[in-house]
Parts: sequence; C-alpha cells; structure tokens
Amino acid sequence: MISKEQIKTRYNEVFDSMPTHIVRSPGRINIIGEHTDYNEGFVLPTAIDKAIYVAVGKREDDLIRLYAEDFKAYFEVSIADIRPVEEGWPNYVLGVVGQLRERHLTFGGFNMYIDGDVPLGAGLSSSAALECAAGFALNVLFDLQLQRVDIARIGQLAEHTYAGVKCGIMDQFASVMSKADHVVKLDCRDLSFSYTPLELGEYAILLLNTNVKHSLASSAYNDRRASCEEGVRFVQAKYTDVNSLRDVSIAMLDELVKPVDEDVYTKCRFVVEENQRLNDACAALERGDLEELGQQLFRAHTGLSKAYEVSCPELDFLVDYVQEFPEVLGARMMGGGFGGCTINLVKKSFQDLLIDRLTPVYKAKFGLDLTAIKVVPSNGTEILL
Ligand code: GAF
Repeated sequence: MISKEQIKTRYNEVFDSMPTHIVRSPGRINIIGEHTDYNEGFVLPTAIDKAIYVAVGKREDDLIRLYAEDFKAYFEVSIADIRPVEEGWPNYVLGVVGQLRERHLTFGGFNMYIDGDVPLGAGLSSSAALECAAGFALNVLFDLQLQRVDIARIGQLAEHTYAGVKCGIMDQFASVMSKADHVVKLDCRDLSFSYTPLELGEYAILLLNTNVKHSLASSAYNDRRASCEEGVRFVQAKYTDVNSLRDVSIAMLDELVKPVDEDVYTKCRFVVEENQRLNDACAALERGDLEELGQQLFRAHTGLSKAYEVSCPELDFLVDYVQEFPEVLGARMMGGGFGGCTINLVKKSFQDLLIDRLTPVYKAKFGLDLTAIKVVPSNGTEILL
C-alpha cells in the first residue's frame, strides 16, 4: 500500500502544487479462462491488493505533464499533439486521452503523478491498472460523467491504439469492477457478470513470478487473436449465424477448420475447451471442490502450453515442479503468456516451504530470481481524494 500522504507529498515535489484527486486502480489475477475474452467467452478474474496510483491536477494551459515514479521520468506533450511514443509508459495515459478525444469529451491540460506497487511485466496487468487509474482520474477531474464500464472500454481501446496489443476486456474490467474476497465471472460477449466468493479454506493463491517477459509477447498475442478470427471465418462459411468462437463447437471445428488449417484448428479448439474448463471450474468452486478446481488449472496450463503455445520454458518448469506436491492442488501460467507469473492453489501451511525449495532450483536452472507474491482478492478502482 502506498499512502495518500506520500502521494500528495511527491506530487507537490514534482509539480510544485497540490493534486485535486488521487485514484487507486489494482492489478489482477485470473483463476481460469485465458485468451477467451477476445473470443466473446468467459473469464474469472479478480483484482489484487497491489495497485497503480495516480494523482492529478488541472493546468492553465493545454499541456499534459506526466511523471512516473518507477522510471523517475517526466513526459510532456500538448493535447493537440498526442500520438504513440517510443518511451512506452506514457502510451497508457495518452491512449486514454486519445479515447476521450474520440468521444468528443471536453477537457484541458493536466499534471499526473504515477506510482504503484504492481510488479511490472509480471502479467498482473499493471498497464490496464494505469489506463483505468488515468481514466478514473480524468473522469473526476473534468467531470466527464463516464461509468466504470466505459472507463474499462476506454482502457482496452487505449491498449489497442497506443500500445498495439489487441487485448480483450478482462484486465480493465477486473481492475474497475472487482469485489474483495470474490472472483468475477464475466461474460465478455455482453459484459454481464456475477460475483462468486473465493472461499479457499486452508488453501491460498500464490503467484510465482518467472521474472521473464519474452519479447515476442505482443506480436504473438495479436497472431493468436488473428488465428481465432480466421477459424471463425472458416466456420461462418457454413454456419452463418456464428459470430465468434463462443458460438463454435468442437464438431464445427472438426468439420470446417481441421481439414483446411491444422494450426488454426488447434488454437481454436483450445479456446472452445478453455471456456468449458472455466464453466467446470466455476461449478467446482461453487460446491467447494478445490481438488477439481486445481485439476482444471493444470489442464488449462497443458492447453496453453501445448495447444495455444503461449507458455515458455520458465513457466512450464514452475508448473511441472509444483505438480509433484500433494499440497499444491493446481497451477498454470496466467495472463497473455511468454513470461510473467504462474498462479498456484497451495495449502497455506506449505507456501513458505515451497518457496524455499523452489527458489534455488529455479535459480540454478535459469539463472533467474524467483519472486513469490501472496495476493488477496480486492476491490476494484477507488477514488482516494
Ligand atoms: C492479456 C490481455 F490483456 C487480456 O485481455 C487477456 O486476453 C489475457 O492476456 C489472456 O487471457 O492479459
């Protein structure tokens, strides 16, 4: 947790004035349902107790002045000149500003101070958290009358247009809509959702961060999305009322995609199966069958690694390693893939022992530090000031 006072003090040091609003928007985990969101399927995320904080204040001119504490870096541009930039991090704010302009909303220059404790590049959606924090802060600063879901959409489109990743809505939705101690089952087709208590008894969610982010992540993500869309087009040739993989069965894929493109078939089949796994996992969670929930996580990892091919040696190693322990009910890679964290369902009393055993083994194999992150399902975006 970063305190409001600390943020006010730093804002004052950086901009020589006081902020009028401070917003906290969290990172997320996802229990199961990966690469389903952009296929109009289901996801099961929740926010975590680690967040991005932004503090804002109006300016008299039309400048956007940003300061990122993590990089100790300033960025400045006039609103009329915004475009995607090389620096990377400003894009998540500029993309949001671009979306506000697209919607013909009225706003002026502002200062924005950015800090946070979401580990960067760990697949915990620090970028979505920043987009949502920025969206919320500008909403209150300029009284834009946007709803939570509008802000999530704006964040998603900011990612498409300024970061070049054609992501789904899961990360932004989880950041703004989550509820403490619950997971959100979100239908990404119509954004209807329900909360389910995350009651894990003597088990806990433990994240293991590979501390790698392989560089092909964004382009491979967009490639996977393109494969899914191609599969849908093959199916639509016969089944014209199909809109997305959500409407597609394995039998349709067998009939219309397998004979044409084996790779597209494998990718599409994974998505159809992952939606089914999510429904089975939800049912298991609702009846308190944690062993079955854990098994679904292991199956999801096999699909993500072997069929969808979005894992990497570090993630595969971590999942293989924990599989040997009866105290670990399930594990899988989480998020877009090619690095980041695994999510593990582990007996609370075994967590520290597991971390102690695994850390040196991981270091010896990959020369990398393993970071364990214990997370608590938390509320979505909050306005702190
Ligand atoms: C990334 C994306 F941003 C999400 O929209 C989602 O597709 C996820 O990868 C995979 O499930 O986090």
